[in-house]
Amino acid sequence: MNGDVSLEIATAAKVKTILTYGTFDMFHIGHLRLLERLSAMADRVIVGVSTDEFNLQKGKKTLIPYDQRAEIVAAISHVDLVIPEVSWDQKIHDVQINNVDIFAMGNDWEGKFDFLKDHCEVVYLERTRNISTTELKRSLKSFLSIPHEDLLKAFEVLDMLRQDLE
Ligand code: C2G
Repeated sequence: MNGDVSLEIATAAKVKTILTYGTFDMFHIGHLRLLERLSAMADRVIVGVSTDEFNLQKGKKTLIPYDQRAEIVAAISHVDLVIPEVSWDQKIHDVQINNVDIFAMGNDWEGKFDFLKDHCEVVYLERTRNISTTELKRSLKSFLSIPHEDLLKAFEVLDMLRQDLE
């Protein structure tokens, strides 16, 4: 039932609501697979996207600014509502005011949010293997750290190859 499901409708119709949080920097297939699974578990999917300021508190610096990350997540058909994640302490309040039935995270957070079990169901889902923003950043960094002269040499070789192939 994803699409514009307001809280009033959700409460009245007792639409099952699931909530998660994340940075979603350099949005990749792991993020999409998680949101897909959440939408299969409930009627209404709410995603708390970490603000740039909150990420600094988490010791994370994002490549994509908050507004764009939130817009990308909101554009995913599985997602009904995006809210800003600004602190560690907002989760209980978010669960209560959004009438949340299930709180879900990837299992890299296993056990970290069990305190929410007093307020809703808590589940940790298997992460998608072999993809992470950290890995993507590492590859970018290693590419960007190639000495300039080596890059120039590589382009010269590629250019000769192109001419040979013409
Ligand atoms: N994820 C996944 N598979 C991957 C990578 C990420 O299932 N290969 C999941 C994570 O487990 C998390 C979500 O995607 O549930 C978002 O991941 P991040 O953007 O890395 O979120 P994080 O910075 O860990 O923020 O309050 C909780 C924090 O906001 C979580």
